[in-house]
Amino acid sequence: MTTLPLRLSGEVAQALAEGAAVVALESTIITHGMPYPQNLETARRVEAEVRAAGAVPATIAVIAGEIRVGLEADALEALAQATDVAKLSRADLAACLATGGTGATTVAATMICAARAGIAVFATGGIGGVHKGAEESFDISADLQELAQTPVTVVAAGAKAILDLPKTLEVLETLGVPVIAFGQDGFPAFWSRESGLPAPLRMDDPAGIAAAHAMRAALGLPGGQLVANPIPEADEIAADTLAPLIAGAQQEAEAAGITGKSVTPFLLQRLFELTGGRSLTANIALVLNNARLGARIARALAE
Ligand code: PSU
Ligand code: MN
Repeated sequence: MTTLPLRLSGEVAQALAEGAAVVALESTIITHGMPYPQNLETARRVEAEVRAAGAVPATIAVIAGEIRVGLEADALEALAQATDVAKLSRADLAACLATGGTGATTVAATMICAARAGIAVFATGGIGGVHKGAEESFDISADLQELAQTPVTVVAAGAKAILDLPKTLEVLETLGVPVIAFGQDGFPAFWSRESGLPAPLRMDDPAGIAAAHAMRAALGLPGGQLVANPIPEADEIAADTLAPLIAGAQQEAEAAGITGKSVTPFLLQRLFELTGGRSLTANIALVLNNARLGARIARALAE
């Protein structure tokens, strides 16, 4: 039998053994979602935010054929500076581990690793979803399927506005994934607080979200929950400011023949350029906000 190469940091192992609150964090946002050095600075700030809110952060990545849960400072720095790191989703994880490879974990892969480590809550920026034009390209993120089968509650600022949000919500409904807006009725759109679409569920209290997570397990339901946490008001970018820029970036991606897992990083990078860096400032603010809420949910679950 092959044993899973899963290595927990001392701090994470101890927290899990004591039943303390732990929040998983992904690494693709570091390697493919933000430029250096803001990515490293943000990764550190997100971890600090989780700690300040009373939980232990567990940044997850695959390094030299091992799943690492809780990255030491030097490993985090190396990852943030690397330029040729693989982007690992459900489909890539086993092959990367088996060949001793190194890669950053997407939402889907981070959920799998978190679940194997015994972590129930994961905070990130935005999940992948159904891309615009999916009726032609069939580009639907594996993150959605993962939410349907792996029992981790994922805190995100909704789905990125580069996606087709109505179709993303439809697929989540079909897959039976609870989509819970935190503290408002509308589904947030990453850089903007409102997408104009109602969220299927609303909760105002982290304890309720933790209780619903536990109740799904009691029901014997596989899969997790998506908590859609709106970006703080001071940091949001109006949806109609972004819409034309997103449309432009989309056209460029198509013209350049960008497909598959390169699509999301390409669009994020172009929006960063087109907004003069503002999309990144907003992205950082919403990730920090999600880290805080993730810690509150993890603490409620640990009680
Ligand atoms: N959110 C961000 N930046 C990112 C991502 C999410 O703010 O880079 C990453 C996540 O890792 C997510 C992935 O799982 O993009 C989705 O990629 P794709 O559309 O190829 O499934
Ligand atoms: Mn895709």
